Amino acid sequence: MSKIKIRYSVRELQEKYEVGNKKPLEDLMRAWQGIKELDPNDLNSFFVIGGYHGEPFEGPGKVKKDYWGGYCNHGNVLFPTWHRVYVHKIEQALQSIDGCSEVTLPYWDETTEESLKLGIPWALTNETFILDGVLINNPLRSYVLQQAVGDSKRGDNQAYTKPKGYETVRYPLSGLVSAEYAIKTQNHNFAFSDYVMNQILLNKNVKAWLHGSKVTSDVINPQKDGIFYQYKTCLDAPNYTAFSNTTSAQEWNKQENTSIVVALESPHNDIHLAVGGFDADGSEYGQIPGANGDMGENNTAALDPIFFFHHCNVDRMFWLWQIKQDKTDKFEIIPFFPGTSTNYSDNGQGPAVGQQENEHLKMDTPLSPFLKDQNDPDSYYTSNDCINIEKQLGVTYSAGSFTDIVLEESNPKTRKLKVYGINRSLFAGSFIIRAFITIDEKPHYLGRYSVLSRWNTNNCANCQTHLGVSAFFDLSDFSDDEIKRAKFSIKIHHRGETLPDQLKYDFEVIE
Ligand SMILES: [Cu+2]
Repeated sequence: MSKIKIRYSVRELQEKYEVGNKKPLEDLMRAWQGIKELDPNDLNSFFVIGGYHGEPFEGPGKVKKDYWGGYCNHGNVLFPTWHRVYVHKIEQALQSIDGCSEVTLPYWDETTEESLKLGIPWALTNETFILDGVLINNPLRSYVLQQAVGDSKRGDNQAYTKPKGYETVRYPLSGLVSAEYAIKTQNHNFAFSDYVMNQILLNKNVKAWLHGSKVTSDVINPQKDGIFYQYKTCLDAPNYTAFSNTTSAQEWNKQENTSIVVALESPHNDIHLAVGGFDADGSEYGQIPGANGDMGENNTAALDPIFFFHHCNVDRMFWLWQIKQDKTDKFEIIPFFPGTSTNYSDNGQGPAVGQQENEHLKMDTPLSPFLKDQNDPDSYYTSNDCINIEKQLGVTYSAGSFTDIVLEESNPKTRKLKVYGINRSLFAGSFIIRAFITIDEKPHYLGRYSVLSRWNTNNCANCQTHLGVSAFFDLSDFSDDEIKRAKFSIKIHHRGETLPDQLKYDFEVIE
C-alpha cells in the first residue's frame, strides 16, 4: 500500500491557514464544494453519500415499520466499523475531485481545550469562505438538497420530509418543514435570523453539552455528565462489544463488580443532539426550546457536512481505544450478546438496508452499501476489513486530545445506580434521562443519559413490550450510610408527546 495519509484536526488546518499556508484548508473546501456540485446520481456526490445514513429511505424500511430505511447501524456492534468505512468513503469521494487527490477528511477534535472554550471550529460554521479569490458560501456550513427526501413511505409521521432546495440547519434553528410543523417552524426561525448570532448560540449550546451540568462560561471544568468526560471514560471499556454501542454497554453495566462502561456511541449521540438541538429542560440549561436541526435525527444527520467531521473524530476515538487496549489488529464481537441482533427490540433501530430480521451481527457481516470494488456487487466491506486503519485503509490520525492520556486503573467496585423499566415506546423520538439522589432532603444531581430513538416508535406495535431502557449512574461519591438513607428520582426530557401516567421505572443499587 502506498504511504499512509494523515487526517489532521480542523483546527490544525485553520492554524496553517491563519499563518499563510492556505492550501490545505482551501483544497478541503474545493473538494467539498466539488462533491456537493456533482450530479445527485453520481456515486461520489454528497447527495448519494450523505443519503446512505438515513433519508432517502430504501429497502424494506420504505414500507415496513420495524425496518430502518437507512444503511447506518446504531445501537448495535457495527456502529464503529460501519461509520469507519462511511468516513473512508466520503474521503475517497473528496479525493476524486480535480486537484484534491491529497485531501484527507479532518476531524473536529471535540475534546480539546479550544473546543471546550470556543465550541465548533470556525471553518465548519463561518458563513462564507474565499476560494481562489472568490467569496463563496462556506461549503461546510450546510447543504442545499438537490432532490427532495422523505420518510413518509415507512409510516413515520413525516416530520423529516424535506423538499428540493431545503438548506440544512443547526441549533438554534428548526428544520421541521413538513406540513404539520411548517408554521411553527417558520415562527421559530423568524426569531433567529441573524447568522452570526446563531453561530454564537450554537457554540454556547455545544460548550454546555461538552462541559456538562454546572456550566460556567469559559472555565475548563468538565463534569461527569458532559461529553468530554464521556469520551474520556469510553476509552476504559474492556472489550469491543461493550465499547461499541449503547445496547451492549447497557447489558454489560448490569453486572456486579464492574465499573460503568460508557459506549463510544453515547458521547457521539450527545454531539448529535448538541449540534442539532434538543429541548433538554431549556430554561435550566439556558437552551432554546424548539430547535430541531438536521444533526439531531438519524434520518437527516448525514446531510449536514459537519456530520463527517464529527464522525471522523468518533473514528479517531475508536482508533485511540484500539491503541490503548492493544486491539489495533484484532477485536471480537461477543456472540449473541444484546446489540448483536438486527431486531428492533434489541437495538431500537431495526434491520438496516441490506439486513434481514433476526440476523446475527458478526465481524464478517457486510457493511452495506460499501463495496471494495465498485464493479463487484458482492465485494462488501466487513468489520474485518477495517480493523487496522493504517494497514487496511491507509490512513492515520495526527496527535489530538487524549492521544497521550494514560488510562487510570478503574475501580471495579464502583457502586452504581441502575434506572430501569423505562418504556422507550412511550416517547416520540429521542429523550434524556437525568438522575438525582436525595440525602436528608438535599438533592444531588447524578448525571444524564441520552436515548436516541426513532421518531415513530409509537407506531411500532411490535416493540411496545420490549423496549425497556436502562441507565447507570456512578455512586462512588457517596458513603454506605448515605446510600442507605438516600432516595432516588429521575427527570425525563423529550420533544415528543409523552404519556406520563404510563411512565414507570425503578431503581436498584448495584454493588
Ligand atoms: Cu452519528
